[in-house]
Amino acid sequence: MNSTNEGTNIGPYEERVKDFSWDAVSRELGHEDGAPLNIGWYCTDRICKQGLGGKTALIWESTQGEERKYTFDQMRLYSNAYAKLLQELGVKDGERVAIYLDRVPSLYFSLLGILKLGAIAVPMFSAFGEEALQVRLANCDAVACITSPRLARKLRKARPGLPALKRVIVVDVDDESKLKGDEMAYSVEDAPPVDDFPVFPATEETPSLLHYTSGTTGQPKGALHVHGSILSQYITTKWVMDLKPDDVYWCTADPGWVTGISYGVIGPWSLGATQLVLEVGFIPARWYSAIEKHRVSVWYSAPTAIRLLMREGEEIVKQYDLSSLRHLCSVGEPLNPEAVIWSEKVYGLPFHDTWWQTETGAIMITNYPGMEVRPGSMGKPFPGTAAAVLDDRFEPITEPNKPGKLALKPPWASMFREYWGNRTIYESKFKNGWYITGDRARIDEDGYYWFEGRDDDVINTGGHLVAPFEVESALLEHEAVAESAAIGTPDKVNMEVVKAYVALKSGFEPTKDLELSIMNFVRKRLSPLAMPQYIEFMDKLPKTRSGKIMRRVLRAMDRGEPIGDISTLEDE
Ligand code: 6R9
Repeated sequence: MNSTNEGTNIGPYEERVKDFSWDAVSRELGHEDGAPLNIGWYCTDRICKQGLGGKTALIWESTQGEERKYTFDQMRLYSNAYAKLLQELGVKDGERVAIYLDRVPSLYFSLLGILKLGAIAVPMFSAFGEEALQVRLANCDAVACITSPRLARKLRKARPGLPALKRVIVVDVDDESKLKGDEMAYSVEDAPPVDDFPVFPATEETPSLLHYTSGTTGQPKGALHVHGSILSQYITTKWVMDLKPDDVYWCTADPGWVTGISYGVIGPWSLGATQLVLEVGFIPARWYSAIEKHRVSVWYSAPTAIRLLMREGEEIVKQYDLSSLRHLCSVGEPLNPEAVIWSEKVYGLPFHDTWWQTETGAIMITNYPGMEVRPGSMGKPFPGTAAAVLDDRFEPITEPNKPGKLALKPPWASMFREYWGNRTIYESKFKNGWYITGDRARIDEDGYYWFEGRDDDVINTGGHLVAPFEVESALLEHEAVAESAAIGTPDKVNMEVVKAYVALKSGFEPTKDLELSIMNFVRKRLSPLAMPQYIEFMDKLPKTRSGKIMRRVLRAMDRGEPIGDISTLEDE
């Protein structure tokens, strides 16, 4: 798949690699050394100062199909109003404020408002159940949470475990009598406009966001990001998404995950781009009609969505005018070559795979507009990024096509600065001067990177990472469960889904009803993503002598691979 880089923002890749400098990115953003750098201000006020206040920043479609548009100037005013509200409620800079909302406009206004105040925004996926929510908000001692009437019900159940949570702000309230206790109704569009808010003078190192992600051991960890991340997010959006002034950009990711923030808020708005947000989830007809109606030109999605669209077939594509599309990107899981070839055939454009992580904050390895796409490859490192594949001694492998640990050379602007309150695990991610990603990859003769799989037990289901430990902890809370283990089992659409192995307490029988009860139990506590799609009952689980469950043995069993003699494992 050959193309040309003529007219792209990045131009010739090799030249950008040669002349890349963070200072040049700072200059482009008009940022002087030592001057304040606040993401909230950069995504709204700065764009208005450039004379684009009247440009549409957000096109929003509700689940029911209602459409609303907001200009950069409205974004500026509404984010100011949220900053002022939180300030009046006593929230201080550095404190954590959670956002637990579906994709409604207030999610975006409040996020930018929290950043303008200098507080740390903690986005929570709206499908999280009470336990998933409680574990995360308790971990970071969130002092306030912005939510909706529907989600407030789940938050109420989590609240006894959240002593630090003093303020609950509920948006889009129809009936105030349904609010409980100290919950406060707020409507930014009815509040007095706040034209001038003294934006917190953040520096590049001031904390901005806490994104929870799943690790190999323990509960999810909060990856702490800083305002300086905007340098990475700005330049990657400009060069990888190739956004131009007239583009209509659509990132399908939910802001509960890092993609929905780095490329669904910060990157596009720091460039003054118009972006579309659909409240509704994946519905092929709604997606295609939205592209047609809003003339979407740049589309950032995920392999699972693409595979689902492939399953819907080509006929439905022909019913819509998708001629506005000009550039497509994907992230979150391996993008299989068939998906790239299919999209080239039906949309006339290949999806460009991009690779990165919550911890990296921005795209690190990717296929560039105008560069040859090798279907199945993640592409090449972003200019200014040193990547490598390391051997077991954490030394770079120079031989082409030999798989190893994918690693990046710190620092870069959007690198996470800490796992909240967990210095030891943070430090364990750095070895021999490299950040170890937890993925395996190989590099071919021409410098293209190929994903080989994860190097740990984390489950990637439909692009969402699930910590086995979190699922196992939830399973153990079920009255019938004595021992539990969770692994990812291969799935055609979602790449992997969660499978649980369970040993029951005496007195319980492995029935279909019990299986469903356990599944539902996890779904309600954690989320539909973390719910095991399969449960296998066992008398006891394979464990080491120290009591660690051997997930690797269970994975081998699941895949029908030889596992050896399990009885000896207890002695390992
Ligand atoms: C942005 C995001 C990160 C993990 C990552 C890897 C997997 C992401 C990928 C990919 C193959 C790609 N992943 N992009 N695997 N090809 N293009 O997804 O962040 O939720 O932290 O997930 O997802 O395993 O390490 P996060």
